[in-house]
Amino acid sequence: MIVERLTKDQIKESIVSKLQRHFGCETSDATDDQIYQAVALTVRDEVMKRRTASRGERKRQQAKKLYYLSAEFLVGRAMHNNMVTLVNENAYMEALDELGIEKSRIFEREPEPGLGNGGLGRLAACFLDSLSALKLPAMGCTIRYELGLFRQRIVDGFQVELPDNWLKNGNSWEICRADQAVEVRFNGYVEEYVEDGRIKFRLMNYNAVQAVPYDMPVLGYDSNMVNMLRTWSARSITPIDMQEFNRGQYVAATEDKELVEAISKVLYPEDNHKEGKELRLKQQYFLSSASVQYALNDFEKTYGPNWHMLPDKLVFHVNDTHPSLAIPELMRILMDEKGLGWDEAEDITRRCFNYTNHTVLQEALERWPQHMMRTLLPRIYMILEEMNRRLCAALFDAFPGQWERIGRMAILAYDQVHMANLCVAMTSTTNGVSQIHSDILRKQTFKDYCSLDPQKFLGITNGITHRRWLMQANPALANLLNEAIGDSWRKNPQDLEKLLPFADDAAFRDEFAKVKYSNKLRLAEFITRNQGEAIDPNTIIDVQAKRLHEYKRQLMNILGVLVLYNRIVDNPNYTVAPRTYIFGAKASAGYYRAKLIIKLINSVKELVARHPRASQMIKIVFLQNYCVSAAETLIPAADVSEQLSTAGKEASGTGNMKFMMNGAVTIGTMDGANVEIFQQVGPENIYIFGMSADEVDASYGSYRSSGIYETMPEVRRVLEQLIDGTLSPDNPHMFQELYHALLFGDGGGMADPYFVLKDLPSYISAQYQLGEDYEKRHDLWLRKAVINTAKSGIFASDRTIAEYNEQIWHLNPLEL
Ligand code: 26W
Repeated sequence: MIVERLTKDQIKESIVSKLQRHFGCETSDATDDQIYQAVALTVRDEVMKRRTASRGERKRQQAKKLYYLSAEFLVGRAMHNNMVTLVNENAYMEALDELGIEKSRIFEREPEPGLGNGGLGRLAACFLDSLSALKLPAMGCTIRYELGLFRQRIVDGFQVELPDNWLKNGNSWEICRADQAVEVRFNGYVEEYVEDGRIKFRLMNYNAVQAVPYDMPVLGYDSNMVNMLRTWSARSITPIDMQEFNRGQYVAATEDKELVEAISKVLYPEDNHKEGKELRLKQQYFLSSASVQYALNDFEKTYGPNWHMLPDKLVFHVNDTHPSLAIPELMRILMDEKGLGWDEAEDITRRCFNYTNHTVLQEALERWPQHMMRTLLPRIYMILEEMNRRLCAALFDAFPGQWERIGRMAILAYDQVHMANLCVAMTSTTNGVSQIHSDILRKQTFKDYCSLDPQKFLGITNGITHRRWLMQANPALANLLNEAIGDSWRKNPQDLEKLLPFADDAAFRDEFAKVKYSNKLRLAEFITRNQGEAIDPNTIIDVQAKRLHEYKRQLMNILGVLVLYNRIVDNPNYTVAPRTYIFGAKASAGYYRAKLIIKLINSVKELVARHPRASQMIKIVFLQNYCVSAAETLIPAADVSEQLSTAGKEASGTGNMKFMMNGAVTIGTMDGANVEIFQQVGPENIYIFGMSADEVDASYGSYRSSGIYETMPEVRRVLEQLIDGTLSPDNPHMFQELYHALLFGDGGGMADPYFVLKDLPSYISAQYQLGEDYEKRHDLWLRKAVINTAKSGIFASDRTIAEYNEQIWHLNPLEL
């Protein structure tokens, strides 16, 4: 079936007529918001036409379908991206020009759905894009948070959080499917009863919540394939209490409604750190239960109650442990509602589920208090108990008498529910997200499970969609690539490798440099517009953009800048290539130390800016409110990509891949996917420094940061500057706690647990070498940049998804 693309004239006609019909105005008197909506609806019509074309096909072909369950989907703006995937971006651009509409202004009217914190949520969004591009039938499932991740402002150097009310003007991309609402039940007690001679269980006296789905279409590149991102919204079932309302007790009358609807009110801002909040557990079960119920309804409509066929017709993927209650939820429905026995239900469930782990940080591994689970989800808790009983019996056969080991592997232990153990025990596969991360899962995090069943553990390195991160975000580079190597890389990103010979072509390198410069200009305008600061596009643009976390070591970056500042101040002849250090990072609202590091970055920034000579060579910018759309402007402009995590801590990283694809050179540790970037580009095209993961592991007992303080004068100096008032003349105590944490540790923990001081000297040398290369061997520098883009194809998420499909999901591409 062929669906025609709109021509430029049809696009113009559609926009004009939508303005008339929806808003009763003409292009000349429409507001930017009205124009945005008219254009968005035009694009949506085109996307939905393809949806209609492809949806029947899935049913007709009775194709197996993936449900990708994720508490976060950080999709970013949709309009421009859909123009790219429709492959008539040019027609749209010309149409808008001819209507006298300023494109970038209109694009920026679109609110960005901030339904995620960082890497995990953005990965889910890249995956959906690739699933559609590869024509694999899938549905993404998440929560329709009314308030996405907070917007960040910097006031007086401190982070301030503002609510992100992204739905306030409506959402042009979603379609409410009230007809597919389901009910999710909390609390109550479990009653046993006998039916057909069997003991059965049902929940009594529960609190019911309605889950209402809203769907957003995700179009596959240059195809008619449309998959849906389903977002669940919580709605109260009990109508407001009219008696109370009539007595004027308005608050009491609506209290229940408010309480229920709080479930989908706000996204928790913790990234890689758990907060054991009951509301969060409610969110997780709400998402899990609603998604599983829908999936089973959909299955039953086509295949009837043939539950043994379930694993052939659908597969659930749990994106980290957050949606893992879907596992006991499927057991519950199969047993309590569909009448299956435990063994059959367990077998089907295990065959339907797979799990990806995204972090090995202990404080991020989810554990819930047993009493909380039992009170909130009594029937689910019973099922977890029985799972645990059977699991422990089997483990006792495998490891007789090894109680400690069995305790580490159990689902229920020490009054807690261990969600990662639930996932490993009850799914078919567990995978890590880079080579080194998968090794750590096998050798450390899940070593006991791995010794029982090594086949179960897979490693699939993350990826990013080159459609958003290259074609949409960096059109200048995309066009240059087309001229040099043709456009096959758009469908087949590994063809970017055709660029390799051009690294040695001086004329091409010049063109590549011009593209980078134009992106720096675009970034400079963006920063001026958003926060009134000027940057010089002729300087090295050095970027660290990611969530703020101690293990990511933004602190090491800024201390390195402070060392450089001291060298310049001390020695009037000291010069380095001028650099702009850009930081983009949100800190979780309750993470005090992360927020203090933001303040420190801004204090160093002020210090440097006050010094006449240092400010010629160093400029620091803290880019406010780092988010997907900011990344789209920031990443294409970067010369240097900072990937500084303590080795062994960053599961993969995906920003590192985006920078590389856009021709930035990485300075980083041998951690996460940096290792694979290193393997791709070779040692001469990346700056690696610092301890290896093995060295980190071996140093825990013996590392004394004070030794570095004593023997390295430059390191000692910057530490003293944290407490001598250099950085905070008004309040010399401001950064005392950072000083203390680096030298003495806190709360009984070790000093400098992320080895900031240990790696600082080798980081500074690597930075020095990088600056020299950029300035004195610029040809070679550009060669490195080109090679980075050329070798980035393997990090396209189309490759990642193809691997998941081959090794885990076994979906067939739809024929359209
Ligand atoms: C319960 C609190 C919580 C919230 C989010 C714990 C853990 C998370 C996520 C798993 C953290 C996360 O986003 N991890 C990142 O996942 C990316 C995609 O695989 C990786 O590239 C990053 O290295 C990893 O930190």
